[in-house]
Amino acid sequence: MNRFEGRVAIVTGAAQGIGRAIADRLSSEGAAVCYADINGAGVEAAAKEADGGRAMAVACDVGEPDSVEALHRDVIGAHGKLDVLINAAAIVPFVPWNELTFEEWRRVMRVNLDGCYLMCREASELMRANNYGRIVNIASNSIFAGTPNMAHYVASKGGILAFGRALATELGGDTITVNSVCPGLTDTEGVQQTPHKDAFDFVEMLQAIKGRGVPQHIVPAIAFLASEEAHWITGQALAVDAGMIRW
Ligand code: NAD
Ligand code: 4PL
Repeated sequence: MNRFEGRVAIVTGAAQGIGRAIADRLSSEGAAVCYADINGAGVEAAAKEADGGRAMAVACDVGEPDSVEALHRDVIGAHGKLDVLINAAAIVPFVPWNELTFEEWRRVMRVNLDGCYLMCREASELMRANNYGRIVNIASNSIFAGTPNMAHYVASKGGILAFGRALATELGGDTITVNSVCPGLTDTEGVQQTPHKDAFDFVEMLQAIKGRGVPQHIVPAIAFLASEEAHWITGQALAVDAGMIRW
C-alpha cells in the first residue's frame, strides 16, 4: 500500500518502540516523515534506516514550547506543509501510589499531556492552512483498566483521550480529524526497562486473543486513522489490546 504518497508526517517518540514502528510504516507507505524525539541520536539513526529516503530527524523535547515550535519550523522549511501528526512520545513510569511525589506527577504530565497539547497546537495551525489533517494521539488501555503503579500516567492518558474529543470538535471545521489509539501492554525498549516487563503473563490472561503485544500489532490501527480514507472518523478512541478491555 502507498496510502501516504505526497503526505508529510511528524511522529514524536520515533527513536524506539511504537513511535518508531509507526514512523517506519508511514515512511514505507510513501510519507516524508519527520522522526522527532528527545533522543536526537536515536532518531538520526532511525531516519537513516527508514524506507523511501525522505525521512528527516529532529531532536525535540515535546514538553518545551520553544523546542516544539522549532520542530514545526524545520518541517515547514523542508516540506512546506504538514498532513499527519502522531503523538507517541511519553514517559512510561512504574511508581507505586505511596511513592508518588508531586514532582514525579508533574514530570509525567509535562511530557505526556502538556507535550500532546503543545504538539497539537503547532501542528493544527499548519494543517488548518491546508484544510486537511490527521492527528492520532497514543493513549493507553490503562485508562480503562486503571492499571497499577502508574496513577499519574493513567491520568495523563485519560487527559489525552478527553482532550482529543474536544480538539476533534474544535478542528472539525478545518477538516482535521483527531483520534486516540489505546494500546495494551506492548513489548518495547521502554517497557523492558521497567517492572511492567514482568506483567505480560498477567495481561495475556485478560486478553481475548492470546499472545504478547509488540509494536507491529499497534501500527495498522494508527496508520488507518492517519490515512485519507478515515475522514469520517473523529473524536474516537480505539483500543488495540487483543480484547483485554471490552467496554
Ligand atoms: P518507549 O519508552 O519505548 O519510547 C518512548 C519514546 O519517547 C522514547 O524514544 C523517548 O526518548 C521519547 N520521549 C520521552 N520523553 C520525550 C520528550 N520529552 N520529548 C520527546 N520525546 C520523548 O515507549 P513505547 O512503549 O514505545 O510507548 C510509545 C507510546 O505508546 C507512548 O505514548 C506510551 O505511553 C504508549 N503506550 C505504550 C504501551 C506499552 O506497553 N509499551 C502501552 C500503551 C500505550
Ligand atoms: C495494561 O500503557 O496499558 C502496563 C505500561 N500494562 O504502559 C501502559 C498496561 C502498561 C498498559 C500499560
